[in-house]
Amino acid sequence: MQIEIKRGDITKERACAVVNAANPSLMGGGGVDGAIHRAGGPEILEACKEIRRTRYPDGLPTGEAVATTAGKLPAKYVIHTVGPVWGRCNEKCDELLASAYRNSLKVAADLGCDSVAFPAISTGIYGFPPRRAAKIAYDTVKAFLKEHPKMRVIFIFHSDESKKIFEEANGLL
Ligand code: AR6
Repeated sequence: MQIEIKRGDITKERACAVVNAANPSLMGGGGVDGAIHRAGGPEILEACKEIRRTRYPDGLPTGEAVATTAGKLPAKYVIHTVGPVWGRCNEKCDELLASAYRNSLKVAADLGCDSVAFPAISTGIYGFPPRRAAKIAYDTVKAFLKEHPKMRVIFIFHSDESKKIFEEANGLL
């Protein structure tokens, strides 16, 4: 099975890379970002500061992705991506969300990862409608996996409700 869909806490996931729904500052925040930094420890923030200093002094643009150590997490890497803020992305919302997934997968493949776990990017604090986000996430991942048959993707939802929304939106129930 190339795609797994489950309920859980992404900070506990043993994938090669776990994706963080970050903000452009890369300095942490609430939601899954806060959980990843808390569980992974200060090494992750140190690595993010270095990325800001060297590669992205103005912050990580929406739709882009960068990797750091996963610190104390069971994963090897954290891939930080920035999803669009619903209400501020206009006609670009869908494409920016797709880019966040696609660029995270590219970073994972470049690192030699064979498994990547995703949270539901943008659907929390950033307010992206979850059904619409679910379709974009699933379609983007499926398209990438066609070209990368050895990669495995795990979609991790924080609640049964959000998992169900994802499955319903994609005709999987
Ligand atoms: N494991 C899996 N999913 C989780 C976890 C977890 N431990 N914790 C929350 N979620 P959000 P966004 C789910 O708000 O909408 C931060 O402040 C959550 O239920 O984390 O992209 C950043 O710094 C929701 O379904 O990310 C940014 O400022 C999903 O993860 C901003 O929030 C994403 O919710 C990003 O907002």
